[in-house]
Amino acid sequence: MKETDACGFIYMPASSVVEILNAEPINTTSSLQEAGKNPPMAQAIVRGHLPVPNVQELAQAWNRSSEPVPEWYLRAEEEATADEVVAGGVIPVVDLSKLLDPQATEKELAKLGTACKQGFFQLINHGVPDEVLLDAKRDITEFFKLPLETKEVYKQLPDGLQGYGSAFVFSETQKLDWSNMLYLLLRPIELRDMRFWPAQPPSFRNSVDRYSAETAKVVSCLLRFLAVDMGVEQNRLLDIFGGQPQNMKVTYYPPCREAGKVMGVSSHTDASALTLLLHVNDVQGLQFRSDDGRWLNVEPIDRAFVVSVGDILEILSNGRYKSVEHRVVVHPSKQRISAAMFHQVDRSTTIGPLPELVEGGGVSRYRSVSHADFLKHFFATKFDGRKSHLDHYKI
Ligand SMILES: O=C(O)CCC(=O)C(=O)O
Repeated sequence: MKETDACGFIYMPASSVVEILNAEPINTTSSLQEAGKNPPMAQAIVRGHLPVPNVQELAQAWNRSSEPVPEWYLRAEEEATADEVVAGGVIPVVDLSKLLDPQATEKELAKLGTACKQGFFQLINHGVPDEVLLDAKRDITEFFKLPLETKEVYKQLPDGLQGYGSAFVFSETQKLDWSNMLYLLLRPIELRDMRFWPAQPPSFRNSVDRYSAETAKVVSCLLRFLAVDMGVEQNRLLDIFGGQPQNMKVTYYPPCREAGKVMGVSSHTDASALTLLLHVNDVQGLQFRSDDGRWLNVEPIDRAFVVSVGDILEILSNGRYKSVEHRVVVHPSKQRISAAMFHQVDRSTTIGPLPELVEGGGVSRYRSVSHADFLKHFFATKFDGRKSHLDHYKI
């Protein structure tokens, strides 16, 4: 069973989130906060809807202690990495400069198509200037070095996920991820909420703005080639991604001296259409599930993007491309930082297989759903603790 992450809904007005929450009320007082149950070394922050510890702070003190892993983070043995067969994963490498070169485009396009059927690939020669990548990496790294009280100026509000905090906590009994994040809505630009954009380091906003523009260009390019690979009109996907909604999740994974007993990000698929991931430092940790069920490490190539197909693209492509389950493990002694750019479809879109792909005797493999209902179902799945999201739409 797959679990789907929160990439798809950040640009919903907070009131829509609250509406959905109200439909299925949850207890907003965390059991973690009950007297005597608060982790002694942790400072609690409110994230999403349930207050949980700040992992970066907790890890700093806990790694120096001899205490066992706090139970909120302790994974069941079968989930822990030590008990899984993990092999070195070779994911396809696609060269954007070759896609753009008329002499090489056909061969590279075939590689792109095959890569999307597998769900994960690395994109090299993507044209984002080194300076833009380096500035974004530097400022993201500097942000996480700031004292907690400075970072918390940008903390999440109780009814939303934008800002500094942790990934979505949907139940008091779920195991927590060993990570903190900064989640920002980047595009459409008019929907940016600057309250959550760090003003420290001083160049942060400018660096992220330029990084957002450059990655949006890369995604436009990919969408054109994907449309060609799918055999539909070249601008077909670009039109669906009108305005190119883009969210950024920057994740900080502190080291954990018992790394095999915790999880940086739980197993999930992306609810978005296309994700571009940048390794902000060179610590590996991302793993994806291969067809035979094993977890495979992604070995990042310097300056490459790790691109993954999300649930929406799997549906639009009528299953031609695959949204693959992935997770993040943490390092025993090194911090890890990543920046994921989630690309969405326009809010007015009906999500379903492109009619061109099922016309002429083809079979629709997914039910169509409005974007709003897609998001509603995503929330409902989270809140009642069920894991499947994409499976709900499969015919
Ligand atoms: O940090 C990573 O490598 C991936 C993060 C991720 O999959 C997520 O946040 O959805």
